This record gives sequence, C-alpha cells and structure tokens, in this order.
Amino acid sequence: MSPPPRVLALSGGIGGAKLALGLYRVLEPWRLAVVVNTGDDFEHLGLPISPDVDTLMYTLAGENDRDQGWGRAGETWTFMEQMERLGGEAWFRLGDGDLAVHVRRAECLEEGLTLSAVTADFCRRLGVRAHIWPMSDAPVRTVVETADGRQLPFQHYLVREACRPEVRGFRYQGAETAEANGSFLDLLGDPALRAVVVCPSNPFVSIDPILAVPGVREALAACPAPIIAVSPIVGGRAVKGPAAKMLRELGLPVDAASVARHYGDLPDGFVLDDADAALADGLAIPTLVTATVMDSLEDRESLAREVLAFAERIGRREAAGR
Ligand code: FO1
Repeated sequence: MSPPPRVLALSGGIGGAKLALGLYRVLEPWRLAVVVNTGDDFEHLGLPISPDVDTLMYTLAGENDRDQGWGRAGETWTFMEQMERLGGEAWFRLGDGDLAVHVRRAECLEEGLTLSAVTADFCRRLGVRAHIWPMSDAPVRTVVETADGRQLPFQHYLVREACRPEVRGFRYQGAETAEANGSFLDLLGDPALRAVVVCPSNPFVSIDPILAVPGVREALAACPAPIIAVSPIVGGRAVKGPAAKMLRELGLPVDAASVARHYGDLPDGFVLDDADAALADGLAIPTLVTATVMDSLEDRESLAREVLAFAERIGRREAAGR
C-alpha cells in the first residue's frame, strides 16, 4: 500500500487538470489526491460518461489530447463516423479508445462496483499513481437554468448548445442526498495534510458541485490544512471555458476578484495572475500574485511549486487562529 496523500486538489476538467498535473510532477505522485467534479457526468448512447474524471485520468497518465484538452492523444474516430452514417447522435464525440473506457465502466458499474472503485482500477491500469476520487459515487447532475426558462443538462448546455444560452443559475441535482467520497472526508480530517488546492476550474460548474455535497463545506471549514484557491479568470477572461461568460450573465464583474468573493471564507489564500496584480489589495485574504497561465509543462510545475510554498507560508489554520 502506498503512503497516504499529503496534498488534496479539488478540480473540474481541463483547467484544473493542468495544475493537478503540475502537483503530480512536483510531489511524490502518491502524495496527491484529486477530488473531481462529477456534476458534468451524464448517460449518453446508453453509457455512463464521466468527462472530468476521465480528463484527470488521461492527463495524469500522459495520454490526454493536449490540443483539445479532453479525450485521448492519438485518438481514432471510426465509431463516431459510423454512428453519424447510421443517423445516430454525434454532437458529443466519443473517440474509439475513449469509448472502451465508457463501455468497460458500464460493465463494472453493472457488476456493482462504485465509480470510485472503477476509477481506482482504471488509474492503476493506466499507471496513474495519484488518487483520483470522484466527489461522490451517487449521481449529481449540474443543470443550467437559462434566461429563456430552460433547465439544460450540463453537456447539452456546454457542447450541444456551445454555451450560447444566457445563464441565470445552476442546480446540482441529486447533491442533497449524495454521500461525499469517504476518503475525501477522511483526508480533510488528517492532521498530516499539507494543503488543499482549489484548482483554476470554473467556480459555478466545477467547484460548486463538489461543495454542494453534504458535509463537504463543513469538513473543509474544519480542515487544519490551509486552503488555497487559484483564479480561473485572468485579465478579465477565462483561460478556458465559459466562466467569464457566466460571470457576466449573472451580473458579476468579470475578474478574479469576483471569483475570490464567490468563494467567500472558504480559502485561506487566493492566487491571481500577474495581469491582475491591481486586484490583490482589494481582497480580504492573503494573495499570491504570479504567472498562472499554464502553457507548458514547466508552467504547470512552476505554479504547483509556488502554490505549495504559498500554502506553507500561510501555515496551519489552528496556528493562525483561523
Ligand atoms: N467537449 C466538447 O466540446 N465536445 C465534445 O464532443 C466532447 C466530448 C467528450 C467526450 C468525452 C469526454 O471525457 C469529454 C468530452 N468533452 C467534449 C469535454 C467535456 O464536455 C468538458 O470538457 C467537460 O465536461 C468540462 O469540464
């Protein structure tokens, strides 16, 4: 058995996975645990799809498609082409290798394994030595409430409608009765935990679903390790995805400070980009201003090191009287 994790990251898909990879590479790999949003999950073509879990798994395995951000490197698309020819649904693209993951996951879930157990097994087979923990084994589904009165399942909003509908709010269906991943809650209570890192993921549809699972906010509030959140908004724009558009449509300023305010008293430290240095003084918590855009592998590792050093400086919460 590997030694227990010392750093916990909360992550959605593409943006969060970049920092998670940096942490994975600068730590001994088994010292990292990543709790992943499953609010994006859905059933498609009769298969259970867990996009963010898979993005994390492929990224840490070094098998992700770096240009696209999701899916596998060197993927082939025969299945999709033939589905299209036969008049099947083709708006959500499943590559051939990726398809095997969904089919095998369906088999394992059918046999009675939990999503956490299947993910741990797949990670082992793909050579991922960090822990990837779905936030819950129970289904939680993010629903986007739109200005035209619709309630869109998340992938329908994101992919099928290409984020065009104006958003009014979000619901995390099933969250109220879901049970949080047990290892996640246990680790938050572990006095040896060094840091909790809220990755630069979308606050509304990647991090909030995790926080919506009963017991998670309380366990984070009681956690002795410092909690550091990294802004996904840089220079008034989302590095990836619809976070900036969502802030605008919710009537909030489109900047990193809005993200910090959204998280309220959850984090003990907030990381913003050099481009947003002027916002740091207006925030009520300690900040780290640094380069947060992660284009290269070195950028990922460098941000990971800086975030861990920042957590170290902030120190344990009880020592600081928090
Ligand atoms: N994103 C797209 O924009 N188009 C797709 O066709 C698509 C397919 C897909 C298949 C498997 C998977 O794991 C992810 C996929 N994604 C696709 C990405 C996914 O919708 C989003 O990245 C996440 O849900 C947001 O974090």
